[in-house]
Amino acid sequence: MAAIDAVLDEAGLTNEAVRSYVKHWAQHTGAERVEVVNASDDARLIREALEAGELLPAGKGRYYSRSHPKDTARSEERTVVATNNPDDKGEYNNWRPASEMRPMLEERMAGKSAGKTMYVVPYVMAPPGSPLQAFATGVELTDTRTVVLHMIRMARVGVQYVNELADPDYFVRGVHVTGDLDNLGQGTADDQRYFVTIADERTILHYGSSYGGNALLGKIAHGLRQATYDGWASGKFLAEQFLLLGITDKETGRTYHICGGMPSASGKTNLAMILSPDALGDRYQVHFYGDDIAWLWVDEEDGRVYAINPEYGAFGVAKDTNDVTNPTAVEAISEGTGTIFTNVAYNEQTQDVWWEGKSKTPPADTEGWRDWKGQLISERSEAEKDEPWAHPNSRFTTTLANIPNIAPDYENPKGVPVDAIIFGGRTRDREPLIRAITDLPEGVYDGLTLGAEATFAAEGTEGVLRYDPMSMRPFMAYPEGAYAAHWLKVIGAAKEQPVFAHVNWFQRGEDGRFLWPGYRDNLRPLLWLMQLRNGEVTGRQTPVGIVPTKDELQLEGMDDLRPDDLETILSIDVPRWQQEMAHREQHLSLFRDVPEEIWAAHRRVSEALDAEAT
Ligand code: GTP
Ligand code: SPV
Ligand code: MN
Repeated sequence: MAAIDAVLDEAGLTNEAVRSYVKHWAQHTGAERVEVVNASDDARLIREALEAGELLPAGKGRYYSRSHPKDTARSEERTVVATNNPDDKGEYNNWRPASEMRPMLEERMAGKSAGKTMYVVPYVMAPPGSPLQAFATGVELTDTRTVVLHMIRMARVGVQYVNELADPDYFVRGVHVTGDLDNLGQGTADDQRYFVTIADERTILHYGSSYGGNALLGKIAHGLRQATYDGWASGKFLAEQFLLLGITDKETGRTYHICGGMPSASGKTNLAMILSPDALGDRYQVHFYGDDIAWLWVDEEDGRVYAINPEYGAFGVAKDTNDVTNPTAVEAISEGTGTIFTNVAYNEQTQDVWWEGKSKTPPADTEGWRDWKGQLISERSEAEKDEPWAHPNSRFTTTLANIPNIAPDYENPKGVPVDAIIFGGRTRDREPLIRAITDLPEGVYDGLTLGAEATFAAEGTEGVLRYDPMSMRPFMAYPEGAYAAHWLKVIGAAKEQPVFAHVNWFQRGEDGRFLWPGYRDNLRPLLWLMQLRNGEVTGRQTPVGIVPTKDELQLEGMDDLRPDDLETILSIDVPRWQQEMAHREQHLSLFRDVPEEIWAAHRRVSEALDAEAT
């Protein structure tokens, strides 16, 4: 203990509540030593990780890491939200009593960091000075150096954030213990892993993974699960798996801000990084604010909805990232950016990295190339030959400052006013390119019934969506009915209402091709939405919202877009929608205490569809 005090003294960590938390867990996990981390420690920690072989060099100023092959993604079924109130049980939050989960996790973690360093990572999930900063401060304790390196990229890290707290005891306590990844029974009946947010005790206990949101506790566990609970409990804000972008029209000088939810791996990072299509000239500039999380609140002074991205970096999907799909990302992860790649393919001779879709075909000369598991490509058996080189969920981690279209005011603690809230999932039919919704309950209803098509037999029945309310299904911390009510309350308090819209870049033809080219062209429907909001276009009212007419969309330069495809993605397939409404009714019925306004919106849409059908 005396030794720990000396370390904390030397690090200048003066917050007594943090100090006793650190001492408690150091003792409990049996860590051999404690180290306090500031962002300025990055270069030294990188050096140590390279020496230890935890990272490999990937060209100048870039790094490569492989996670354990059984540890490559979040694990929703092992993720639990616990509280002391059984009423907090919802449909999707895997609620369990805190009195059961805390001792269980304590038992699993006891002594499991023996021989390791316990890193103390004080952080804030907000631009400093934000009105939500009190909710944003946390201290992650982790026994894994690469997790620290990711935290430094993904959150603002430093002791000053906890020393300065108005209430020294009000910080999120996040404990991450990796455990013996070889022997945790991942995916079996005897799975030892648990990822628990004890929301009403503001404590996060994650055991059994060192990958992504399982281990970087600032991002998903605090930034979404804990924050969404805090936002509800305080009545003050929303925390959502949302992207946040700005569009500046250089001709008029106006800037618009759009945020929105899309389920994991549905295109948030890509959308937040888009370049204006060439044919729209230099008129529009898209600015990146965030690609995965937004916190929203209403400013008391001007009565508008504001948003911040609480993160400091991007943890993006590598697959299909290339100069055509996402040149912005390519630059953000180029040499000298400090980017860490996880689970892509790696060439130990050239220090090069590769993933599916980086180029059309893999490098022709396989010499030196190893797949994400570390196996030499040249030694693959006939059966292994067609397996991907990179894991489908392989990722890059880079700080926001590296993103070439980062908004100049991305660190403004005041956040940005929100003009539109969009929802979108991967749906191969029915959902048009864009449909705008101008009514708040109908917008919230649309978010609640967001879904993506089931991709595996195990995940659902074909033709039935896997619903993902607000794209928050894996991060819901409290019941869905209360969630909807909280949305109506928070956004309803705004004097100026944002417009809602549902977007879909993924409609397909019978031959399986995408009817809309997507990526950069996705700016076009967003521009239409802003024009609609400004009263410059009127669109066409349908039972499910306002869709653009063909002439209203700015389609310059889209010579390859087939007229019949355009027709399809701007039309409403009424019988298909009627079918969907029955599924929605079942889905909403799962939730208790759904506000009457939401049911009324559902009935209104249903009746409008029935009227159109007759
Ligand atoms: P998480 O980080 O998991 O929350 O995901 P995300 O929503 O940020 O997903 P991301 O932007 O990384 O996209 C995931 C995949 O969708 C990538 O493989 C992209 O290439 C692909 N994608 C993104 N936008 C489009 C699009 O407009 N059209 C098509 N066809 N694919 C897209
Ligand atoms: C997601 O899976 O939605 C992510 C990556 O953004 S992770 O941080 O691992 O949750
Ligand atoms: Mn995400």
